[in-house]
Amino acid sequence: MERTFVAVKPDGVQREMIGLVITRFEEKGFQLIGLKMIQMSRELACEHYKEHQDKFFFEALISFITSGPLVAMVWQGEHIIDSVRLMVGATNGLFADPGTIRGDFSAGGRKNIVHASDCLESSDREISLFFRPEEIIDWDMALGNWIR
Ligand code: FUP
Repeated sequence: MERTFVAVKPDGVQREMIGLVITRFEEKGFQLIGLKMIQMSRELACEHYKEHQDKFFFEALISFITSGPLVAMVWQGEHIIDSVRLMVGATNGLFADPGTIRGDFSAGGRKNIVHASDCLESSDREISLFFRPEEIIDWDMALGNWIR
């Protein structure tokens, strides 16, 4: 079983898409094992996006991601990191495939509703940035046998 970090970004929260994002992953058969709403500090945002610190869009990205509440989640499932990335779609919603969250609901390159870890190393890093170990609940998913 893999775990991935997913966040509904401030634009997704303002557009009342928290439920929609959760429903997509629930309907897929993935398991939600951690959930919280936070407003990111500048310090946390800079750490989370540190791979982009030298990019031209970094300041705008930090300003946007700290501008309002965000819903942070940990999801669990087989090959979930790659699968969730496929469900989220390309970074710029204008070019994301229809059927993906960004492809269906985003018309921007920054306001793209959702973040999802891109690899195992990122998911480990991001989960530990946002969640303490005791905030992740490894509950028994009764439907699991009918999904996998
Ligand atoms: P993704 O992994 O699809 O979320 O995208 P990246 O890690 O490449 O970029 C992180 C975030 O930076 C994106 F979600 C949106 C933002 N971004 C910009 O604001 N401008 C750009 O030109 C590219 C990315």
